[in-house]
Amino acid sequence: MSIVAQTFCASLSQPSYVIEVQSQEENDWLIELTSTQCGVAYEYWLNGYDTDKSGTFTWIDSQTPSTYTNWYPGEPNDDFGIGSEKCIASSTGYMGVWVDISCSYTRPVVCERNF
Ligand SMILES: [Ca+2]
Ligand SMILES: [Ca+2]
Repeated sequence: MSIVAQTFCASLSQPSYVIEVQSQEENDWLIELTSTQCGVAYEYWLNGYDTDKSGTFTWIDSQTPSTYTNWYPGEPNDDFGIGSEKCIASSTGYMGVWVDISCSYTRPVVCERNF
């Protein structure tokens, strides 16, 4: 999740938040959406921070623990040193596996809202 993505979702006419993927079903839905509607397989922000490299975190808006996760083997790994990759993204091109990446990256975002 990046501040830019968070700000964008919050600014929509129907205020939203960066998507929180809480189940395999929702992960499948996100892969389907992003691979068929968005035209490009890529990394999409998820609404959490992996601050301690534990692989578990709290979803920012719902304040619920990440009981479902889909980390790529070896992730999260802080690839460029401790604390270098605190943001989390779903790689739709790789079946929606999750990776920790630098928060300074520019990535697309899917916004979600409550009804
Ligand atoms: Ca959700
Ligand atoms: Ca990583």
